[in-house]
Amino acid sequence: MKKVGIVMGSDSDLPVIQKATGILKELDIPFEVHVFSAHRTPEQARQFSLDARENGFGVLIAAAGMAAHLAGAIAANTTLPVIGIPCKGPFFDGMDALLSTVQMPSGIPVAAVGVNNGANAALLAAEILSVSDPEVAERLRLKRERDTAAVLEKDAGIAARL
Ligand code: RP5
Repeated sequence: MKKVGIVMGSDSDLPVIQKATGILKELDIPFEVHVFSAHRTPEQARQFSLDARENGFGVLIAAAGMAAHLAGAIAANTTLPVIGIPCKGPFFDGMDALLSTVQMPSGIPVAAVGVNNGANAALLAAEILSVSDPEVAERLRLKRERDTAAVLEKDAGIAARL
């Protein structure tokens, strides 16, 4: 099974990444996590991206805040799909990272999820792997069933909470 590669710009992004790793664990999808920064450790970020396909990754997730160019820098050095997670920093409610991640110029795409949305990044990564992996597709189907059942349970219990 292809691995999901996860890169965060700083260990301060860890709470966002943990939302992603929780879901990947639930789906039993292998992953690897690194702290590589586009500006503090650009060489390591570059090398990781260049080698990613050869090293068994099928999709990459990059989380960064503020002037969040990590996902774009990763995408520049691989043709694997890259999912960017804009992380909320101390200013602008995460709008800085959102625009930096989503507004990639034509030619080098980054699939951006919402601010701090590690969960959706993991689900999208799994969906990308599922295109060529029926086992992942089945695990996703079962998870969707579980998640639907959990919401229906909330529906059934909501009157009692009012
Ligand atoms: C970005 O700058 C990181 O992704 C992080 O979200 C933000 C702040 O980093 P630290 O100063 O907390 O290391 O590169």
